[in-house]
Amino acid sequence: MVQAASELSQRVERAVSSARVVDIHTHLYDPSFGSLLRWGIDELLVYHYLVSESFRAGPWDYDRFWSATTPEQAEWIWQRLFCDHSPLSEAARGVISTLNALGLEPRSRDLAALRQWFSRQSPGAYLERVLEIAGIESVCMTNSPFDSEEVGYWNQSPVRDPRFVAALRIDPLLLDWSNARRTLAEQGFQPGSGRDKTTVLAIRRFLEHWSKRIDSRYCMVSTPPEFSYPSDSDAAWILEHAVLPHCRENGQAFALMMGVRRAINPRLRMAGDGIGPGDLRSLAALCAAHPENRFLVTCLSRECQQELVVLARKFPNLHPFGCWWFNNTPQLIAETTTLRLDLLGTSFTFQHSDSRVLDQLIYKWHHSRRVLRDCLVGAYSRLEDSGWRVTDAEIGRDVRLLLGGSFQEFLAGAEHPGLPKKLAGIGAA
Ligand code: HDL
Ligand code: ZN
Repeated sequence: MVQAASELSQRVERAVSSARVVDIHTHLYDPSFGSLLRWGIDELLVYHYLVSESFRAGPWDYDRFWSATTPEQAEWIWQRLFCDHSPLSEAARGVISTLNALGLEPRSRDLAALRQWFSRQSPGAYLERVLEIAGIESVCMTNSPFDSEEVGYWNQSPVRDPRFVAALRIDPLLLDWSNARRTLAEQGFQPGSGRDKTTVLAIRRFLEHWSKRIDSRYCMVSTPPEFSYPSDSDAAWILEHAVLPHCRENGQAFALMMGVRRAINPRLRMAGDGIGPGDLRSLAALCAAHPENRFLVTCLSRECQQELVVLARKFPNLHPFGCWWFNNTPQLIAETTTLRLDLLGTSFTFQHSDSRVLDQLIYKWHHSRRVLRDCLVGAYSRLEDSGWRVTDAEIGRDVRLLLGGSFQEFLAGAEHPGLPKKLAGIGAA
């Protein structure tokens, strides 16, 4: 008997809304990193997504905006995107969702009252409240050994909150080697003069030091559309000779975020990045040439999504994740997730939040869970039409896989460098 769509929707809703999320990529920091962990209404409003949107709604006075204080910038954005216009964009609507979930009334448009409320929150209790409302089990941070402010906190050996998992971010190492080599030297890792063994050893010692120091779950880099492999670029050489061997021998997956064009409008600063199609032939070449490495991959261009999914069908060491940045809209999350369910089942990670402000976890996961529910209702309805009815336990299992379980299974394999031991012997004789 085909269950009523509403009954199925309720069953899926229960599973999706109650599941705890492993958020595999954010820009949040462990609370012991002090002001690096941003939260509150002004930080929500000066989110770089809203900065770029606010410039579309008001005079393009870059210097005046950047010379203003954070509260002044927040007021500029509040006025333009929430008072003068309807907060229709995903990021603007997100602020509304977050405020409502906290029991506040944004329609009063009373920014002063909102600020009053946030000023009365104690950081520790507020953190717990946000993680509870958003249903978070853990978040992966973005930890850069090239960020001197962050390195300062690591040097104080902070007491860590286990829910904030480290991830080593190495963009400068691959994309700006001439400057990165100076950082390595300053930190006591002496690279050679060229592409030589001394340089490889210095980079590997650097990666090993930081991976162990922060206890990272994976290494990550974002790449421009021009990134290609194999190639004669520094990135390809460092990847081949240092980063991928490091990852194999230290149980680290390698995360690749493809297709970002940095600073196409530098006057918007962090809000000034654009997109371009990543070269997925390079991804295929990486997966084929390094079958013992595990690649976590997300693409910024919509037109790359199908090719990424097809490559995941070809390479078991490739794990697609998330609806990154400009893909993080209900329409594109639904399109990408349906494509992935149809071609990969549950062997991918549905979403990551990319949150930069703690409170964003609330709206990013509230919005995404609703889309996931609808995608799964469609998938289970089609499955039922074919004569298979899933149990509530199976729905719960599938949801947990999509919200971090598949990611954890994928990484668990990375802890056994090379092929799983029992397979390693095959053909070894
Ligand atoms: O490179 C990245 O990790 C991106 O997520 C950028 O940080 C980007 O600015 C962002 O916040 N996207 O959501
Ligand atoms: Zn990010």
